[in-house]
Amino acid sequence: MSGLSLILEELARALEPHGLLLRGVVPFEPGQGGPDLADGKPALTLVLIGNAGGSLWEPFSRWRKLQPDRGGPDPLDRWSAQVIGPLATRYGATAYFPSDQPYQPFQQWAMRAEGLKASPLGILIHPLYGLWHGYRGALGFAEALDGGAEQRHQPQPCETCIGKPCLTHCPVEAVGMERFDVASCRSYLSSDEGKAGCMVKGCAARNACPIGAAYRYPAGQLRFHMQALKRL
Ligand code: B12
Repeated sequence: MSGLSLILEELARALEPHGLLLRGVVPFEPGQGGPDLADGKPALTLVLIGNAGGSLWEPFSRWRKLQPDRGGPDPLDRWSAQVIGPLATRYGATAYFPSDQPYQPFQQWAMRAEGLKASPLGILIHPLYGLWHGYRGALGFAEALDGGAEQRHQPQPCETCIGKPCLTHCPVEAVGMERFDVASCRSYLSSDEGKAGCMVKGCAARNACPIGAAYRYPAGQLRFHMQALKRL
């Protein structure tokens, strides 16, 4: 078994109780776009970590209840750092987080790691999880580790989706192939209609997607993400 396979096995075991899973590996050639490690050298291997469906919601919610400040203004980011940060230290890796600035290209990494493509909404669609997945962090390694192959070809369910309901269910037509009108979305979310609609039921466009229905986020998680979207 190669060095990376062993690390991946241990990482998967360490992440599982937190409802997180490995979301693929991206190899980089020296000088070809790997993010900088803590010591300024480029990462040659990147391991993506994320959630599928509501996998993280219970562990995260349990943790949050124990925090005197309920996890602060960005509890999911703080929880992610507390879970993933120590793993970076253990393996001498550099941790990256999706909300940290400057933004790292998590979606580009995910396209390479799992062969995913963008849905008309901009978020990546997974053939099994549909739109119900996300990224909580990544670990960058200085070494070109063997054992994790890039997956370049996954089926892209949107290509054969008849009617594309994600494009027709937004109550304020904020989503479209060319753009996501964040201002219209937010103003709707603040209205009475929005408070009783997407704010409690989750994004209507995302909900309309027929793929990965079994992985749809639980009600509490849907509300949590909508609140974050409204306030960002
Ligand atoms: C800024 C940001 C937003 C902004 C602006 C998005 C935009 N127009 O680019 C706002 C606040 C509007 C937003 C909204 C949402 N976001 Co957002 N967002 C980000 C963030 C933090 C940075 C994006 C970025 O600039 N990256 C920098 C560039 C260099 O990276 P990149 O990989 O090359 O960029 C890709 C994106 O820009 C993408 N893209 C282009 N247009 C759009 C439009 C939208 C709506 C999105 C989401 C992406 C997107 O295309 C690029 C692919 O190469 C990322 C995390 C991250 N670090 O990537 C999450 C991220 C892209 N968001 C995510 C999600 C889930 C959402 C929401 C669904 C959350 C919610 N609460 O409902 C909504 C989308 C609502 C909808 N109806 O589609 C997920 C996507 C997961 C996936 N399956 O792909 C990410 C990866 C965060 C995560 N932790 O997993 N988001």
